[in-house]
Amino acid sequence: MENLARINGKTELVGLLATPIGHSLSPAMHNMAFDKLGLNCAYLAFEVGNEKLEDAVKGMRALNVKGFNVSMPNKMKILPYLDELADSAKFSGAVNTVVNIDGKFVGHSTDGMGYTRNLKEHGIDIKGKKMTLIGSGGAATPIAIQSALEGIAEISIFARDDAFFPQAEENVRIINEDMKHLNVKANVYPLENVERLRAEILTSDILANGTGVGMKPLEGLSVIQDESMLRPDLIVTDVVYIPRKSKLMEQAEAAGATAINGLGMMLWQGALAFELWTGQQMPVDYIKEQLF
Ligand code: SKM
Repeated sequence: MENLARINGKTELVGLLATPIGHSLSPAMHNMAFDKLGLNCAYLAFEVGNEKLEDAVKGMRALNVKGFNVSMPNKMKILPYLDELADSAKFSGAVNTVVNIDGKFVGHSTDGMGYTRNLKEHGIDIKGKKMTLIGSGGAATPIAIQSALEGIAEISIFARDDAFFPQAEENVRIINEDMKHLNVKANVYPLENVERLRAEILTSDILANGTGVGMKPLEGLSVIQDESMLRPDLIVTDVVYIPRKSKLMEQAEAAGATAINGLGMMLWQGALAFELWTGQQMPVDYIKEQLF
């Protein structure tokens, strides 16, 4: 339990701007870590959507907060309100962590690194592998970019053939052109092309869901309609962590595949953000023990 008596006139604020956000694990995770390390900081979530985002960032500046996280639906919209972007944010066009450096707001994306770090914790190195990735939004994009930066060989991105499809095409263009020196082969297909999806999964080591399908309001649904697309030597990952076992995770387990839910990615993106704000390592084992 956090020691709230430690909050005083010098406590520094770290925030989270997102909506809906009542379900978030971040406040408990960061406050426990601050408490454990004796840091005089407090983390609070604020229900903020796109319309109030600019005002909220101005408010954060006026209050001279230590930093803050950004989650859906603000990860891409926040870019114009920041002063600088780290490479992780520049390539992915998304920010989930803002650090206040002497009044300058610097945007980072720790989601992609959180994803690959979590795979490493499961003994999986993405170097040389092929991934089929579903999605092109604020979670899927950093996964694609970071996987490319860390040496994935090929990535096939599937997205619904709607207003978001151009973002999937743009992600593939960035990997094939702007990140050409990395020699990653990126492909893009509409999610409606079920036979192509089957073929790409068949030649992939990893199938990753980077969409919110499987969590509220889409709980009970999966991006995979036909379970015969899964197999025992496939690694199936989900960004969803509420519920712990999404429909996709159930399908993966039933097929004998390795199933990795979004909890580890959530933990490690937080640990990386914590380090950016405080310069100290999050006590990850303690947090896991207390919270997960
Ligand atoms: O990228 C993270 C964000 O930093 C925090 C979060 C949450 O608290 O639910 C989810 C992800 O978007």
